[in-house]
Amino acid sequence: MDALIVLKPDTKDVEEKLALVTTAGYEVRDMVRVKRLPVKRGKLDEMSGKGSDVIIFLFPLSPSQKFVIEKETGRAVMDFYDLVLRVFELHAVSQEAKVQIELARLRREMPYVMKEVSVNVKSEHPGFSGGGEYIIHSHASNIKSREAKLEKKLRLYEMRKESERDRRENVVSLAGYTNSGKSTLFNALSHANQAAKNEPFTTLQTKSRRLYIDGTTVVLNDTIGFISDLPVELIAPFRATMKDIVESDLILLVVDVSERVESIVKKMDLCLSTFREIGIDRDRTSIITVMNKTDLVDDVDERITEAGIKWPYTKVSALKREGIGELREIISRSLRGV
Ligand SMILES: Nc1nc2c(ncn2[C@@H]2O[C@H](COP(=O)(O)OP(=O)(O)OP(=O)(O)O)[C@@H](O)[C@H]2O)c(=O)[nH]1
Ligand SMILES: [Mg+2]
Repeated sequence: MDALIVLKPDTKDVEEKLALVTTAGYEVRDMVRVKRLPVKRGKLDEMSGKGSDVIIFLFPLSPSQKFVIEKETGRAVMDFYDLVLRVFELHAVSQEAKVQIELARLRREMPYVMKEVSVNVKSEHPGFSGGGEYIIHSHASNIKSREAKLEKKLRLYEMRKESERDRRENVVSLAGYTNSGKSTLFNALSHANQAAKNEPFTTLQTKSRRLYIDGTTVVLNDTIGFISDLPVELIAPFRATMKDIVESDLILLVVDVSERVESIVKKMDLCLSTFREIGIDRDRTSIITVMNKTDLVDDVDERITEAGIKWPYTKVSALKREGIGELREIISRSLRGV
């Protein structure tokens, strides 16, 4: 499917967002820029004239903006939220991830669907406001009851996880920006076979494995990656997944050291601020940075100095299985508090 991409002058990380477009299965056919919203008539004509299957806005649109643009251009319209959700959907394997996504989609679509229903009902029932209102309300209550069912399911998953958790075990989570190599490192540490791909959001659901390090059992979690501009509403249904990170004794913050230093710094800042937002308590949880993909660059140390990394870190190549023994030692020392 061909996509027409729409950008604003302040749209950041365009390349990263285009990678999401490709991962979602669309081919970029053309790009247009808009200065501000609402989009002017002339621009809308230009968009519909481009003949793509879908128009993808790399920034958020309100339900009514999306509604108007769809009507005016006669094309399917997606905004950044829809795009991320589509990638999530394509990568969701577990039942829990599927429920999380359905809930996110429902919450997202509710105002849009209601707008559509109310416009249709009003045109189909002119002067019939009583019946029309009834149809609108019954739609709303159907959506609400589906939402309540999904929330209940998620709570059950959460409770089940809670009861399975063995309080005496040490929990170590691999966390970090999407595509930094968390799953590859998970496999290197645990000899698992977790999917690792050069695509954003390959992992959506926490995957756990038990490791034995120096005679102690450690539960290792592979978790969902972070990304800049991730819509906040999308994070809410993933709270159970985030909880896995919050409840860790140790977080291994995985960083792709082969990227531009500017990008390394920006992504690390985003990860650290996400840790704060999801409520990580630095008194309870230690964080060690793992500089990954060292096989790709020669100047790893210079990059680390330039990025101004002052806190504890270690260097590995998850793919080439280099630095893994040392990382195991660091995990062990950190859990023993030495
Ligand atoms: N050269 C090199 N590539 C690596 C290394 N570690 C991971 N990769 C590659 O980086 C890409 C992303 O790896 P993943 O392990 O899927 O990354 P992730 O952080 O789990 O990504 P998401 O689950 O999508 O957030 C894959 O193509 C890996 O093969 C490494 O040490 N060296
Ligand atoms: Mg992964």
